[in-house]
Formats: sequence, C-alpha cells, structure tokens
Amino acid sequence: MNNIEVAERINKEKKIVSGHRTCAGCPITIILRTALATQDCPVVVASATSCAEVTTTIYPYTSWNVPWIHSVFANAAATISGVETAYNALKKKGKIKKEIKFLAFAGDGGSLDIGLQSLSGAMERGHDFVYICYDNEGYMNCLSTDSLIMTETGLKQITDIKKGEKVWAFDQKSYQPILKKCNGVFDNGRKKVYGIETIHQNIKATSNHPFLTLKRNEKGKENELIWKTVSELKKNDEIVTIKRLYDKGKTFKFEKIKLTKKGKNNINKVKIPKESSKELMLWLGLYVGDGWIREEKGEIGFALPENTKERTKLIKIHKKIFEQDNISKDKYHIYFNSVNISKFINSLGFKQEAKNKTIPSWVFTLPSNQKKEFIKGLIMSDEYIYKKKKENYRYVSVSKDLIERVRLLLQTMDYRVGKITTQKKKKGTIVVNRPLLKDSEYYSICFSEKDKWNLEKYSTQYKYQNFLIKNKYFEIRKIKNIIPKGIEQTLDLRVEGEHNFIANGIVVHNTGNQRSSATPYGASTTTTPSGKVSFGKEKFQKDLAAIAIAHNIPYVATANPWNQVDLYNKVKKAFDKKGPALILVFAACPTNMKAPSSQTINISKLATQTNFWPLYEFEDGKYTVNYKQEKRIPIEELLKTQTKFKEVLKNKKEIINIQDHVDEEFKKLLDKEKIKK
Ligand SMILES: Cc1ncc(C[n+]2csc(CCOP(=O)(O)OP(=O)(O)O)c2C)c(N)n1
Ligand code: SF4
Ligand SMILES: [Mg+2]
Repeated sequence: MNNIEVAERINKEKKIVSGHRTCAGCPITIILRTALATQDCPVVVASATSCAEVTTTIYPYTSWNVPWIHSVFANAAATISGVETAYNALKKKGKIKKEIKFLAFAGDGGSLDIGLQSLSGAMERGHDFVYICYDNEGYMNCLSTDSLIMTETGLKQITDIKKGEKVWAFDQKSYQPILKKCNGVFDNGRKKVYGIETIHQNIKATSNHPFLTLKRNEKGKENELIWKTVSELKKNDEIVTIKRLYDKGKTFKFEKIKLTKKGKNNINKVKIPKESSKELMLWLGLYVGDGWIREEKGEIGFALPENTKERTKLIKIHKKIFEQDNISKDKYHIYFNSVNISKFINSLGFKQEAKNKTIPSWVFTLPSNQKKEFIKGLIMSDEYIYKKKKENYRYVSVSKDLIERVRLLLQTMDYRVGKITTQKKKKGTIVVNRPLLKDSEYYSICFSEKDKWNLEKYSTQYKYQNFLIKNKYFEIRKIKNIIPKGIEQTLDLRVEGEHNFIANGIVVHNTGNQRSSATPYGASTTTTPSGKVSFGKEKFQKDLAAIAIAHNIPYVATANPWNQVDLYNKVKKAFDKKGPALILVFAACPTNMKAPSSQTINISKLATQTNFWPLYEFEDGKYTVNYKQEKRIPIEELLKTQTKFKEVLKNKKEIINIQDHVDEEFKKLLDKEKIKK
C-alpha cells in the first residue's frame, strides 16, 4: 500500500462523510477515514463521548456512513463487547452469516482515564474487536463570546473578564452562590455552537460544554445534580439556573468626574450624586427607557407627554437628586439643561443611542430595592406597558443588548421572565408619538413576580417537582429547545475550586483543554495552568500501550496520521487478528496544542522524529520499532511548535528533564525489541 492507494480506498466508499464539524486541521477524520478504509466488510463502530463523537453526530445529522453506536464517556469498549457478543450468538444460531468487524473509537480521556476499566475488561475477556484511542492530549470544549458572566463587580461579557477577577459560582456542597477567582480565560477558536433555551434563559455553547443537570433517581432515592454536556442534553432535561444574586445591601459609589463651572443661569450648579440611590435608579430607568443626552449642548431629554403621572414623578425626583429647577417642556417632551448632569449620566455607562442602550455591569451589584426602582423606571417609560393583570409586564426596546440585560437583571431578582421575541415595525408606524423613519426591529420580553409557594405545608411534593425549591438563589429549569446556531468564536474561563460559573443566568462548568493522563509533561491546560506557580503539568503521560500489552492481547501498536500508510497497515493487521487489538494514534489537535491548523501534520511528523511518539508494534508477544530516526531531533523543537509549552520552554532544566525522559523511554523500547519471543 502506498499513499495514493490508501487515498483511493478512502474515496472508494466514503465512510465518514463531509458536513462534520471538527475544527480546521483536526486529525480525527483522517484517522477515522484511514481506519475504516481498511475493511470491505461491514464495521460496526461504538464511539465514546468525545470531540470525535460530538463533531460527527450533530442532531439530526450524522457523518457516519457505517453502523454507529453512541456510548457514554466511559464505556465504548463495554458497548462494543456487547455488540460483538450478540453478533457471535446470532451467528451461532445461523441468523447472521456475513462477516462483521467491530471497532471502538475513543479519545485519551475516554481510554486512559474514565474508560480504562471498561477497556481493560473487554481486553481481558478477549472480545474480537479493534480499539482505537486518538490521543489529543486532553479533554476539549467552550462558550460563545457573547456570553454574559455574573462577577463580583456585576455582569460582564466573557471577553471582558480578566484573570484574577472574582466570578459567582455554584458551591457544589452547600448549593449556595460563592465568589471564586478566575484563573484564566482561554480563546478556544471558532466552533459550532448550540443555543440552549429554557423559558427564562438562553445561552450558546459548544456541544461538549457541561451544564449542571438534575438526575431524577427511582422512587425512594434522592435526586442528584450531575454534569451533562450539550450533546448529552435533551429537551425537557432540567438544568440549574440562577434566581437571585446575593444582596449585599451595598450602594454603588460613583467615580468622580470633572465638572464645569461655566454655564448661564447656574445650569451647571447642580448636585452630582456620589452613590446610587432608589430615586436615581428610578430616574435612570426612565432615562434608559425614554431619555436621550446631547452632552455638547448639555441637554437631557425625556419623551414623556404632559399630564402623565410619569412626567410629574420625574420632575419631582430630578429636583431631589440634582437640586435643579431648570426645566423646559413641550406637549410630548421634557428637557433638563446641564452639561454636568449629562456628563455624569454618560459616565455611568448606559450609552446614548436607543439602539445601543444597555445596562452597565455595576447595576447588577446593587441592593434589590434599587434594582427594582430601575425596573420600575423602565416600565414607567414604556408606552407598551401591558398589564393583563397586576404585576404582569411587557417591556419593548430597539436595543437587543438592553433587552437581554433586563432579562438577566430580572433573573437576579427572582422574577419570572419569558423569552425574547422580535417584532418588525414598518416605516411610518407611530412609536413614542413619532413616526418611524425606516423599518425597524423591536425586541420584547414579558415578566412578572413569581407566585409564592407554601413551602412548609407541601415541602416534600414541591421538592420532587423542583429539586431546589427551598434554595434562595438557584432553581431548576426545563430545557425548551436546543438549536444549532452556526459557527462562532468561543471562549472558556477557568474558575478556582468549584470549576463552574454563571453564564447568561445558567450554571456551566468550565472545561476545555482540561488535562488528561495523556497530557504531556510541561503542557499548560485549564486544570494544570502555567503561570507564576507552575509551568504546567508536572507528570509524564500514562502509558496506555504498555497497559494494553500487559493484558497479553494479540496486537498493540502506536500510529501517527503523518505516516498514513503505516496507520492503514496497522489497523488492517489489527482487524485481521483474532481477539482484542489496540492502536494508540497521535492526534495533533490544533485547539489543544494552541498551534496553527496548517501545522497538524508537521507537528505529528516531529512528534515521531523527536521520539516523543515512537511508532512500534507489539505483535503476538514481540516488539517491533517501526521508525528509527538516524539522529533524533531535540524535543525542544516539538515543544516550540505549541503555545501550550510556552512556560516550560523558559525553563532549561525542565527541557533537559523532558529530553531525558523521552530518551530513556525510547531506549527501553529498543531494549524490548531485542528480546526474542
Ligand atoms: C461521566 C462523565 N463525566 C464527564 C463528562 C463530560 N465529558 C464529555 S466528553 C469529555 C472529555 C472527553 O475527552 P477525550 O476522551 O480525551 O476526548 P476529546 O474530547 O479530547 O476528543 C468530558 C469531560 C461526561 N460526558 N460523562
Ligand atoms: S481539533 Fe481538537 S478540539 Fe477541534 S475537533 Fe479536533 S480534537 Fe476536537
Ligand atoms: Mg482527548
């Protein structure tokens, strides 16, 4: 077999078809296509939860053009042994005649860590199957960059979170909110994301991002909370979401701004508040809903018609807050003139243009009574108040960001909030007493105060219905929809201790680039971060091939997609053997390695040329080293290709340590090769 022949076999019958969502430069499909091309007879595949699985089976599509079974993270080997046993039984009964082969395909986490016992069991029982572990040196996943995170200093976009900042997390022992330090923010590249929607929340995440989910156990057994990835979540699954934030009762202290003393008629002789108050928050709610500012003219205007109680209220609180009487009005509008007030309001971060209006992060840190006044101001300003019955509101805005943040703010105050709906309004429609100049898009949400439950009387029933019913801060919400949302830039946070945080009101796990026992020494991952304290992982990889060999199975080999013919031949040989066979394949994942996607094969080649990933086989009790580099390339050359080794590369002693380890392991291998069977 040469490369062209392998390519021809792959193309003869496409067993992994296009449309999958692996990252650019991902080696997984090269490995799978090469492996499946070795067989003309049918091959049944069981794959473990992993990148390979979630990127190839995005509901309702599949890239697998062969019979394929989903397995959980831990048990691809157990699944395939069951299938192989069933096949043997049916063959024995004469119900199946044709030859069928069996393949288990799993990542390093699903093989060396959580899946090790099911793999060991299957090898030990002697099932006739091939097990391929693709080793991308870690566990992978992430969130969309527009996710909004609850932090100590308010609500922030994930892209604005800095290392060292404190974020709100879910304490998995006490089920209470807890502030935890963010140890790192990771750019995980452009990935396929999914929208997870409950009636109150929505978030976008990659298919392998975990959410805290309720597991309902049989009668008599306590229910429990477990982590499930997006790919494992289904409609009606129940996830943990926030219902209230800690109310520290602290007002927010504003930064001083430079004031002007100029201005006629004392218009700038006003009082500027030093901290937030109920009145100011009501004023700001009205401003966000119906106000505008022209700072150069020192004009603050509100579209509040005459003879309304809203206008009267605004005038009253304005005088109280700013100690200013300078007011002008017409039938529909009311104006306050002061450069200093407009400067002050602009410094608070609500933005000016109706389409850009937002709620700055500090509002999320306010005491509940101040947040409530802000919401009251918003409702008062809104023409479209819709009160089916008391305490039932609808809020409409042209700013999507504002609506999203109002929704999240209400979620920190135990309100019931519906989903965001979009409405198109035609040019000429009258909105706030003025015709629209062009077709516009409006966003709205409905919200209401929640009903009070009689917890004392019905606590057991309620607890069954809602696991966190007595919890003041978190609750359980059913998933209404899981919708593909295309490809987006994604990020992930690493949070100390709890390893979770609250994004868009939902408790999510920080994962992505977590270490596995296959992660190399010196690599920086989210769970072995490099920095001042450590350069990264301080342990060498677990040797899965040696573990498999210790099971005395007929065939074990290492392979590398760079040498595709060798990979092909080894998989073919593995299928030809009677009994278990294991192939450990190097999978240079650009996302984990933090390396350009164009470098996958170059890095793979270097991995073997440095003896970091030696190619060898163990066949019927005999070792063969398949590739011997005349002069091995120093390990530093391989480390230099990947940003994840950035810190360890600064440490000469550690580079020598890694080099010694690689040399020693390779020497051991050559010694084993010398042993006659
Ligand atoms: C019991 C359990 N714990 C955690 C998870 C979440 N999870 C799914 S895939 C995965 C990582 C998979 O790592 P690996 O096997 O190396 O495959 P990769 O994604 O790196 O390709 C994790 C942690 C899970 N599905 N089940
Ligand atoms: S490149 Fe890495 S993160 Fe991307 S799909 Fe492949 S293995 Fe997963
Ligand atoms: Mg992995």
